[in-house]
Amino acid sequence: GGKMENRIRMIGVPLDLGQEQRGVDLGPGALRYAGLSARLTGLGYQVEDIGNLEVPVRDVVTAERQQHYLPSIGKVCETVYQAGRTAVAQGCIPVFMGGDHSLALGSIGGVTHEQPTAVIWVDAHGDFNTPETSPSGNIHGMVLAALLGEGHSELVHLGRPGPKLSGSDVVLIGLRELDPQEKVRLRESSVNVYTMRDIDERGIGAIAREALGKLAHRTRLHLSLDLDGLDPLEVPGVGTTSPGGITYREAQLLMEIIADTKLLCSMDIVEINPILDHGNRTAKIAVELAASAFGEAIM
Ligand code: NNH
Ligand code: MN
Ligand code: MN
Ligand code: MN
Repeated sequence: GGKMENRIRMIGVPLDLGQEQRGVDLGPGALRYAGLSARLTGLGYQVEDIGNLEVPVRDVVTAERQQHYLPSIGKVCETVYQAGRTAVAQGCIPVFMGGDHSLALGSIGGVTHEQPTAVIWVDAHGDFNTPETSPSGNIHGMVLAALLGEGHSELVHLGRPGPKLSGSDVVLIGLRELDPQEKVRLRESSVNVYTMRDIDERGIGAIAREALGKLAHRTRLHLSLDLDGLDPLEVPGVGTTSPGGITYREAQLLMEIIADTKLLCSMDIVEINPILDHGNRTAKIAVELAASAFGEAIM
């Protein structure tokens, strides 16, 4: 681990079952139309797009609605896990194009299969609910908790038995909307958290550097980019908008500082909802951010 590979594998995961809004399943197409592959190729990577993994359309699995589609999400994430594991084993950097954030159960599970990996999780939300604390029941709000070993056992033991991360391997950046019990859980955890208040008071540059310092015990880094972490005024095409988010400029600097580490080994780009977007703006911004994270510099 440690060195940045020169091959990127784009993996589409049109999964929308982790939440209720229609449209996030169109995210992979939106990222392709916004030119993700060409941008990364332009940076000198060998880019391979393997298309979309198979995901059931929610209209076909209506019987699972009461269970918040847990069985289907589990099955899809098993395939995401294997795709991530295989990509890493073959010396590729997997870029998972969501889809909602529930795919990260598979992506982070898979990329940690052989070696531990630190995670930077950019999000307005903690995704730290369990079935007991979640007001919505939506699985995309439980992903980080499940990766740390708490919640539905189907999700906790996905791919391989046991937790996939420890709290100290994770930094959350951009938080501003937590459910009451989720807040308590997060406070009692060892997850490193930077809220919007921290960013406002200290600046994103200081936060980014401190965050990476907290992850310095690892030589591999995964970026899980939930686009709702950004401000909805700039990024309107997301399912769960939350005002007062990370600006485009702040996100750019965060990506550039991540790129400087040369440790980025895998990435999720999730929660883009083209139905709610204006002119594919959100996917275009996601492409700009991905390019920066993979080393594009202004000069
Ligand atoms: N916390 C809420 C829930 O668990 C919202 C989660 N929504 C997200 N998470 N978009 O990133 O349902
Ligand atoms: Mn999320
Ligand atoms: Mn979110
Ligand atoms: Mn319910």
